[in-house]
Amino acid sequence: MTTPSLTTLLRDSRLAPHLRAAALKVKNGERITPEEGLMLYDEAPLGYLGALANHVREQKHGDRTYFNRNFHVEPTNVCLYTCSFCSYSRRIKKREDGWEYSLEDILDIVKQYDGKPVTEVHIVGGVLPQYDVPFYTELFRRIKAHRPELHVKALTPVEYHYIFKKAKISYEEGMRLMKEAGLDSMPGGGAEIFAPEIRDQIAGGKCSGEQWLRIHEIWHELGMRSNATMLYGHIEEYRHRVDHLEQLRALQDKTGGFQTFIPLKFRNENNELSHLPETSVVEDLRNYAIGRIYLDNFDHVKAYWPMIGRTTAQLSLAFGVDDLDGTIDDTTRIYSMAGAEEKHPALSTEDLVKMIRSVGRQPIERDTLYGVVEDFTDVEFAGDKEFRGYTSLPVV
Ligand code: V47
Ligand code: SF4
Repeated sequence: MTTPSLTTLLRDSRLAPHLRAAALKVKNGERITPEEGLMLYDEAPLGYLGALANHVREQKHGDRTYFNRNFHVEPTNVCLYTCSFCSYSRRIKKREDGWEYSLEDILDIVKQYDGKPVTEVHIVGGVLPQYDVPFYTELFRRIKAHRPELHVKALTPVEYHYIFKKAKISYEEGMRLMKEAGLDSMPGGGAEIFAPEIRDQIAGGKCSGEQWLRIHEIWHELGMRSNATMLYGHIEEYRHRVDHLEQLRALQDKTGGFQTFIPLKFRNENNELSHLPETSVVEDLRNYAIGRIYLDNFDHVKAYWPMIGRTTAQLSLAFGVDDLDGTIDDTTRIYSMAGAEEKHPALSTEDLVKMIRSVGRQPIERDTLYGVVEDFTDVEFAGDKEFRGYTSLPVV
C-alpha cells in the first residue's frame, strides 16, 4: 500500500497554495487550525491526506502497529436512553427481549477467561437503575480480587454521569471511588458528536458533550488514562467533526490523559437512522487521516476493525492508524474453516498479525497502557510460508 511521501507531494508544482501551506505545517510539526481542518474535510484529496497522515504516523511510530488481547463484558443491553443511532440497546418497555446480568453472572464471564492470555476486560453496556455506584464498585473490587493484573477498562461518562447523579455525589467524588475500587482506565465511548445541535437530536437526554469532557478531565487529574471516540457519518456536518476534534485537542493540551482516538463509522442497520446512507471507504480513510493530522497531541489513532471490515482496517494503516482493535479469539479457526469468517467478528492472533504484516507493518501486542507485551514482527507460526515483502507492480 503506497501513499505519496510528503516530500514527493511538496515537489508537485501543481499543488494548490492552501494545500501546500497545510502540508508544510505538518512537515514542520506545526499545528493546523480549525479553519484548515475544515478546508481539509471540504477539499483535500485522499492521496494528499494519506501523505500527511502517514508522515505523522511514521514520525510517531514508524511501522509499529499495535493490538491488544481483551474481552468485552456487557452487563446489559437494555437502556433507559433512546439514542437514534443505537442498534444495540433494547428499550426499557421491551426489556424482556434483552439481558440484565447480575454481579455473579459477570464474574462468571470473567472467570471463563482464567488462564487465557488476555490483558484487559472492556466493560460497557446500557444504562439501568440497578447498575449503580455500589454495583460497579463491588464489581471492580471483585474482578481485581480474582485477577489483580487484569486491566479494568470500564464505563463511559454516559454511565458515570447517570450513576453519580443518582447517588447525589460529585463527578470528583465518584471518579475517586471508581479508582479506589479498581477501575484502571476509561474507554472512549459515548462521545458521539459534542455539538449540542447534533447531540440533542441523536443522543438526547444522556450526558452532554461538556459533561463527557469534564468527566474525562477529572479522571485525568487523578493521574489516569482514557480514550476518545467520534461517531461520524450520520447527520453531522464537517464543521461538527472539526469542533469535536478541536475540543478533544484542547482538553488533551490541558491534561495529556488521552491515549487513543477512535473514529467510529456510523452503521445504519437496525436503528432509527437506517434511512441514512453510510459513508464510503474513501470518506472513512479521509476521516482517519484528518483525525491523525488534527490531533497532534494524541499518541495513537485506532481503527475498530469489526465496524469497518478487515480490508479497510488494513488500508487505514496507511492513513494515520497505528492501532487495531477488535476481538481476538484464538478459538475462531472453526468458523474460518467453515468458510464463514466474515460473519464472525473475531480474528485469531495469527490472522491479525498476518493482516498487519501483509501491508508491510510491524505487529506489536501491547497492554492497555501501550507497554509492549510481544513483538510479532518475526514470530513464525506453525506451517508458516507467509510472504513478508512487497513486489512492486510493473509500470507499463
Ligand atoms: O459509544 C453505537 C458507538 C460506541 C453505533 O475505548 C455506533 O478502546 C457505529 O466506544 N454505528 C461504543 N457506532 C464503542 C466504543 C469503543 C469501541 C472499541 C474500543 C473502544 C476503546 C471504545 O459505539 C458508542 C457509540 O458511539 N455506536 N451505535 C452504530 N450504529
Ligand atoms: Fe445505546 Fe448507549 Fe445510547 Fe443507551 S446510551 S441507547 S446503549 S448508545
